[in-house]
Amino acid sequence: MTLSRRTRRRSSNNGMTDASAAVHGMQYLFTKFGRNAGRERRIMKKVGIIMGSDSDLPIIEKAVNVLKDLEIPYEVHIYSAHRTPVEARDFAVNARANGFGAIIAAAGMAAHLAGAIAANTTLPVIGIPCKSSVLDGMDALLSTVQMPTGIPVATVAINGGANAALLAAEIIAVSDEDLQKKLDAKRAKDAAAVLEKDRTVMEKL
Ligand code: RP5
Repeated sequence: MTLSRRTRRRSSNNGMTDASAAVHGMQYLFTKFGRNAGRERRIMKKVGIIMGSDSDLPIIEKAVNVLKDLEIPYEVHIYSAHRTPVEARDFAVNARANGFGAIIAAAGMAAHLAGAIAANTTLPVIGIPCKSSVLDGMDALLSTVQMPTGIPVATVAINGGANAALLAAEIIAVSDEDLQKKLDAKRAKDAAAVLEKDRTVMEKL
């Protein structure tokens, strides 16, 4: 069988083109002798996002946007502590082995999802109480926050999707210097935006 020029080039470099072999070579030298010498390249832990119902989606979208901005890998599921307890439990039991570093659980009404997830893993669990009933989210807040000693859930504000994601990012960043830098940069940017508003309001009033 005759190989095309391109295929021949690929086969001589373990399936890589000359160009990508050169890039791999550079990466190898940089990791071995460069600024990151000695530091192993690690795969970033994922954030698991579980919501009790698709009616919680608008809150989850706030969390997803933050994770996307910070380039943190995530996985979203709809599992309910009450309607699909087996799937919710299975997700929690296998989460560490499946590469997750933190789990966000959002639910409304009698919001037992975060607690049920936390009962089945020692990964950090962040609960978002969702405002989805006549009780304005107070029902979900109390159901999520009032965990018994031994099974913690870090509960954010009612509908606090963005803060849940930021807290998850801070947890992942404990062992990820690049992510720490991104979080510091975001803080600085957010502060600059507030100071800009301060200047505007002083000029206006
Ligand atoms: C909870 O009940 C869900 O998390 C949701 O916030 C609330 C209402 O769910 P749906 O009736 O809209 O599916 O389990």
